[in-house]
Amino acid sequence: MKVHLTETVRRAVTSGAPIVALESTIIAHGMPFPQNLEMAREVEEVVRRGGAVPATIAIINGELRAGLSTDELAHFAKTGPSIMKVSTRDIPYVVARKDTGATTVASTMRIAAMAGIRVFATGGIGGAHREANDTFDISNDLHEFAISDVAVVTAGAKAILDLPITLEVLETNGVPVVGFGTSEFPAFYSRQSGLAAPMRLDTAAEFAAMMKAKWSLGLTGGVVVANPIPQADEIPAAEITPHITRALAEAKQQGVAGKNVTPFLLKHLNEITEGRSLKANIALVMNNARVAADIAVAYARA
Ligand code: PSU
Ligand code: MN
Repeated sequence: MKVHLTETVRRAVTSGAPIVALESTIIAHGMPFPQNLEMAREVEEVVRRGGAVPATIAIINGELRAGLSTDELAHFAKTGPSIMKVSTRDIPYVVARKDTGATTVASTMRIAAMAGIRVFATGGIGGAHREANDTFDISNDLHEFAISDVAVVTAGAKAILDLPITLEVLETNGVPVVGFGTSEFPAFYSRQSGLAAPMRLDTAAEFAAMMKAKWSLGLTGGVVVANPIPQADEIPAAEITPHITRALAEAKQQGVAGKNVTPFLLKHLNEITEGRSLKANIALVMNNARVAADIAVAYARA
């Protein structure tokens, strides 16, 4: 096996039991300590309560891993951004050097697919950044969706991105983008983006049926399950937009580029909103984990 699985994850894969993959970049780069550790533990609990086995994915000492121990989770949370952020392109470098890395949506999808895991819960996927038409800054996540057979539950895409371009690139890559119980593509902190979700399904069973249909026809690649943040936790667009504008201006002024852009913006938004964006981020991750567990259960039954 290319991926090292814990005994629990291995048994679930072998028996076709429901499993939900989770990423590690969100722990090391997406949130500050100690909230990141609380989030990492709680999200696994939410998956278990939903009847599925959680498999947090990372690279440790050059080994692709699905399923981390409590100590390993704590290591990623405490070490934070000094752990390498590993997207798909970085996997061979980290493996050959026997390094440790936190996996993004893209590399988590790839490793999940290698391990036979078909459902993955994250916070928000990466996308085309604003001014992508000049900078070409389009997340590798969007490319990976064309390759790996994994359904990813996401609260839409972060409003720090250019959402219309993000949706266009997903279309180009042949990726189904499906609203979960919504006809609108959600904007991470906010339920609404003003953009239509290209497709809509209302139940986990319908998602499971669509995944079966896609992959049994040999239509490779992922599915974007666009699941809006719960109403009680959302930051309305009118409120978050000026903060996003400010964070983007700071990033530009400080010359932040490449893989540092997303972590920088998340950190600054958290500071500007005095923790409100972090609270919303944690709430939407839990909500995505609940939906992912339901889809994993329905997929295992289908
Ligand atoms: N969403 C969050 N926090 C994060 C990320 C997404 O709430 O830290 C991470 C994910 O790992 C995603 C990555 O894959 O940001 C995208 O980074 P980039 O834009 O550099 O591809
Ligand atoms: Mn980028």
